[in-house]
Amino acid sequence: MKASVIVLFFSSLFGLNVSVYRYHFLVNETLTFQEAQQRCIQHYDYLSTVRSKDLQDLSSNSLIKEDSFWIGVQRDSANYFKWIWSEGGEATIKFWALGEPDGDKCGAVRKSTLTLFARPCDNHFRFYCMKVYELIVVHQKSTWEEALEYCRQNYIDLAIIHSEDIMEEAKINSTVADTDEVWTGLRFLAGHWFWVNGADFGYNVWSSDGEIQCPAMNQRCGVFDRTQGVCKPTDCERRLNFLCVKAKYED
Ligand SMILES: *[C@@H]1O[C@H](CO)[C@@H](O)[C@H](O)[C@H]1NC(C)=O
Ligand SMILES: CC(=O)N[C@H]1CO[C@H](CO)[C@@H](O)[C@@H]1O
Repeated sequence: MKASVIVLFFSSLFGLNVSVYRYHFLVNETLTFQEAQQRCIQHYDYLSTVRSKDLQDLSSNSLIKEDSFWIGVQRDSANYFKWIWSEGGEATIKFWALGEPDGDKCGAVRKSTLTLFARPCDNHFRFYCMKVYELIVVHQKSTWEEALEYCRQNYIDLAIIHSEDIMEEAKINSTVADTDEVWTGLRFLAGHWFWVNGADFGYNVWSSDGEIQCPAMNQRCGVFDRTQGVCKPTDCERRLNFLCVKAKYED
């Protein structure tokens, strides 16, 4: 049976020194930890790597009927005292429940307390899978159109900066660019600004001047200004480096 996936869709930057952001997807099926892990690898990247500040959002999904859901953390089979992420790497968890971990081997979040419990791996819970993305600077000087085409051919798309976490990511990752401004997937057409992938505009990326309601004819593509950490409208024909969105784990 194909996993049914819900609409919950938000990003999550894991540690500022790690240049990635994560989208978490609840899978509406109750499986054992191992089955869940396989399901994630088939359809996404891995069971979710989760930070304390993600717990509230992840737990508030009303499709989760049980009190617990799996995330991608389990005891290291080689070292009883170590916990590791499905994605790889040691898990340093700050949200263990009091008295946890006990002797069990797989990690489930209890949504009523927003804490992690060690559970028997053959328990059946719903679970979160994630897809992991990163922003990559392309060191060539291109017009906005050329940049869009390059990103779509070689990666996924021009950068879509629609959350605080991705903005942080853009700041970190654009420091290596050769130009102070880098293209993003922001475009003004038919009377409004939009992201080229259709993402909504809830998050304010603009400088304190705010969104330019009706930019001049020659100011209709959006750059990320890495010296100021904001987006700005500019001339689409300028030649700039650009930020593409890339899947961290290729299929
Ligand atoms: C989630 O799964 C339950 C069965 O466990 C089903 O009744 C419900 O319709 C599903 N919801 C969605 C949105 O797929
Ligand atoms: C400065 C910086 O963090 N650059 C990173 C941007 O993302 C690419 C792709 O993952 C990394 O290789 C860079 O190190």
